[in-house]
Amino acid sequence: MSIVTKSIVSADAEARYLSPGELERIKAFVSSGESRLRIAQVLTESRERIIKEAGDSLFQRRPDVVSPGGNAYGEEMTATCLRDLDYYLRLVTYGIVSGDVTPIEEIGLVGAKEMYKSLGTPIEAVAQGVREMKNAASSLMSGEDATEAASYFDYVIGGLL
Ligand SMILES: CCC1=C(C)/C(=C/C2=NC(=C\c3[nH]c(/C=C4\NC(=O)[C@H](C)[C@H]4CC)c(C)c3CCC(=O)O)/C(CCC(=O)O)=C2C)NC1=O
Repeated sequence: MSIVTKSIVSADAEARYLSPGELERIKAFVSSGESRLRIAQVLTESRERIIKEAGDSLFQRRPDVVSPGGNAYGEEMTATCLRDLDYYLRLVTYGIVSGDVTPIEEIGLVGAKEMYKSLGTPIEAVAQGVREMKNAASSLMSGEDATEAASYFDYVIGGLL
């Protein structure tokens, strides 16, 4: 839910006008809209490249995960690992478009630690993969846009660790 919908739902629950603070937050949301959409477009258009580069860097740093006995060992498991990176990149674009980390949290972080634990997936390596996506993405945009995008990637990383 965007900040606009959220503010309206909570204001209407009290049958009141939007507060000055709510209007300020909506104003910030609207004025950052163009840059957030630009960033989401870059991430969406370049998703394959970002995931490929991030996967390569991750497996270079963590050869253990793709070695015999590693959680992402073998073609199928490696593909599942890259699919998880794709999931998190997609959720980052949802967050950026809505200017809100709630979709990232609800879809991708609630219960994630327990899930990865039960799968025997080293979660710090998943977080490293997200960090590599952040780096790959930032090389595709201006410094300002990269900083904005980074905050959403960092939110995912923080939620996994
Ligand atoms: C959109 C929200 C969402 C997320 C996040 C998600 C993650 C997710 N990753 C899974 C598996 C997996 N995830 C990985 C990922 C990795 N292993 C590693 O060593 C690497 C560090 C890492 C890649 C960066 C692997 C290898 C599996 C398969 C594990 C197995 O089947 O034993 C599974 C188990 C079911 C399946 O195989 O699909 C889920 C549910 N599913 C979702 O719906």
